[in-house]
Amino acid sequence: MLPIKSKKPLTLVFPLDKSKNKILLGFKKRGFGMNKFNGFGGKLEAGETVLQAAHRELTEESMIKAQDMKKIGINFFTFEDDPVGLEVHVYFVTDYLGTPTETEEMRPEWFDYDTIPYPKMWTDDKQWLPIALEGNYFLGEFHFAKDQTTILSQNLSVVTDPPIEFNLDQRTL
Ligand code: 8DG
Repeated sequence: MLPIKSKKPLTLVFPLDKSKNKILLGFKKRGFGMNKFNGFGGKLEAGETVLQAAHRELTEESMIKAQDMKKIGINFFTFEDDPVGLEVHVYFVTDYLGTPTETEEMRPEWFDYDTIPYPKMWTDDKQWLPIALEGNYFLGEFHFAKDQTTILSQNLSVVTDPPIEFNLDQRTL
């Protein structure tokens, strides 16, 4: 079992246009995951719930305001020689106000489901995002090498209900 001592919750939100089979991604201009396409999200602020953080980060990074927020899964990411795991709560939004707009952190762009730029995203995304777009809930564990690209071990499952949290004692890696 990996020597993980604690976890840090993060949010990750993907707006969808279901009528056109399109997903909104953002090209990340700075920080962790820079130069990759991703959903919108980040760390929780003091006193905030995961759901509140999901709404706030989406608006800060894309300027849109979600009118729904549907939990679709959790990924637990760990990195070689790092005892802190990242518990990433993933959501889809299908109803929102405003127009996606470039911000300091993200440049938003719509993609058809079948042209999602997986080679320009985190390496795990091509495994769980298609499953989620087919309407499944998922729970993933991915252990990365220090290069933050190579997946050393993983366990990805489809689950019957949206996961609420990832307990350290439920780890399989
Ligand atoms: P800051 O720049 O304001 O300091 O940070 P933040 O906006 O609060 O947080 P962040 O460091 O940008 O958050 C990292 C985001 O990346 C968060 O949405 C979770 C997401 N993320 C990972 N790993 C992976 C991954 O493997 N795949 C995908 N798709 N997203 C990931 O941390």
